[in-house]
Amino acid sequence: MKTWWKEAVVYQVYWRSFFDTNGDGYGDLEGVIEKLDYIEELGVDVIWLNPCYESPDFDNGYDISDYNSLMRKAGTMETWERLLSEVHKRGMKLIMDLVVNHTSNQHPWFLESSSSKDNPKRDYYIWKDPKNEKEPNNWRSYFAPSVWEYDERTSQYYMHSFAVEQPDLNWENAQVRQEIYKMMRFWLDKGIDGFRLDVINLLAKVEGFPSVENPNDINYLGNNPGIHDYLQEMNREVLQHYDIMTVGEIPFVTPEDGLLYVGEDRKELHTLFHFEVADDMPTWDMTRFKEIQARWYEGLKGKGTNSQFMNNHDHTRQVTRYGNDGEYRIESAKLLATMIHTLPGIPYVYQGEEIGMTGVHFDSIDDYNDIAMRNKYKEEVDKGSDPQEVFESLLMLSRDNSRTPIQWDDTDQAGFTTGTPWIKVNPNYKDINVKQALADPDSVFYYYKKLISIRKENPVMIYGDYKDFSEKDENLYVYTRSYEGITWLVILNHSDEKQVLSLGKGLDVAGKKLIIANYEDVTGEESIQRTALRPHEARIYQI
Ligand code: ISL
Ligand code: CA
Repeated sequence: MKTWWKEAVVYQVYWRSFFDTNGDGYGDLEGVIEKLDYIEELGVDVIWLNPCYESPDFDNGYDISDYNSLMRKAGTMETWERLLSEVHKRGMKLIMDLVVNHTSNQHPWFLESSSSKDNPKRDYYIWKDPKNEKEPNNWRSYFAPSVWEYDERTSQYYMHSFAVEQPDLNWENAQVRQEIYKMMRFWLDKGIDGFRLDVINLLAKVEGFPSVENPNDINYLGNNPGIHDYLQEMNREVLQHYDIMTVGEIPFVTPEDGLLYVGEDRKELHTLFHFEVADDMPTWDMTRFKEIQARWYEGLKGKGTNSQFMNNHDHTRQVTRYGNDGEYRIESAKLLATMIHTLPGIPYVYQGEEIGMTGVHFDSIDDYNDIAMRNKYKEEVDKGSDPQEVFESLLMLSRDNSRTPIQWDDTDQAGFTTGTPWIKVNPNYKDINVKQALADPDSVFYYYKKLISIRKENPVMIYGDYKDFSEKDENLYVYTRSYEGITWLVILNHSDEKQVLSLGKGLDVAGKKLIIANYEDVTGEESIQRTALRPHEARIYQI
């Protein structure tokens, strides 16, 4: 069934690093409004805005203390209303982040819940007695050695899947669920076009909270019995009453289990982000990537919709982590975009990816803000490891790699702020910035713009069957998408060397039509039956 969200390209705005209009060093919603023409120029359909609700900001807005008001550094509700109307005026849609596995420890609900054992809101959160005077079990948190934090006042532990400042809500409590559904309607009734649901598969905890064999393999935090009851209730009570898009962030999930969240007959969510690549593939592994793509294509085909991304605010910039951010940065950025936009699933563009921004390598832990990295650094150094070695080991996967300010031009602070940025600007902004990209017809930006525009006229990119012709090849990725008699052949050389491509019989490209290429000298006239593809070369033909 055709629907607007299946045909969408989504642009993720991490607003605090997007554009600062009041000189406080933080991007803000006014800044997003001022740059909407730039986003519209790309041709994207949906903007996903990271959390901007009231928050003490321990985890950059993912620790919410008031779901119904704006964090001051982001702007006022009036600013937000104007942003929504300006997005809609441009024919784009806005989806918001829904963070309901946990709140901030400064949320009024938690202040009440933690005040005493018989407070009416005690069961809004998960409280347990000590076991043998220690934590109730051996579960590890994403951001700390244990999910349990002891509270002296009531001599009990509360659970936090992330930082101590992010207590988990108790979804077994129907009152909590109704509070959340009411909040969701508050934003949907303002006219938003959907939600990105933060770690939505963690809402149901393992029955009885037993200790586990291997606490470091934290997949026991998610996909537990009961999660689908909650999501089907959320769909009945809220989601199905609006024409919206919902994308679930679902770590540790297999395609079979993923289908339970996004199957069209499931009446839960529309699509999902899964994390085998982002969380389990530290560096590029072509055959593993192809296996993951094949598994998810088979798992969802005809029943559910996948999403395609390789970086976001939690995962370092793809051209650095999975491509080549040096000699072949431009070609590599375009190749990765060609892949993400032609594999089955809704493509996501993370702000700055469209100009080939790269990860960073600051000098000291003090240059980094990410609570996940700083907590891990402290945990390892406190165990006696060498601080410099720990620091170096965390650099590549630090979430701050993708959180440095957008590089608008080559003036001071890359034109991001007139003040001191909350996190340093990547020193390569003089060469890599929006102003340069908009002035160069062969820039990564215009390549993204073309990829996004051809999607509008070619349903084969959205609905086409997928077939990989290169499973075993470490460097070449050759696949087709076919739909209503049209077949596109995608050819990618994901390596720093030339690779000889020899196409099998079934891929006869006589009379082919070149759709797009990331090397400007490709005309479509050349034979590709046997051809040498240059480093990080990408081409799409209609065959
Ligand atoms: O970055 C990761 C691990 O360090 C991811 O596994 C990430 O933590 C996980 O996917 C959950 O991410 C989401 O929830 C977190 C928040 O810090 C992230 O920014 C958000 O994307 C807690 O709300
Ligand atoms: Ca600001």
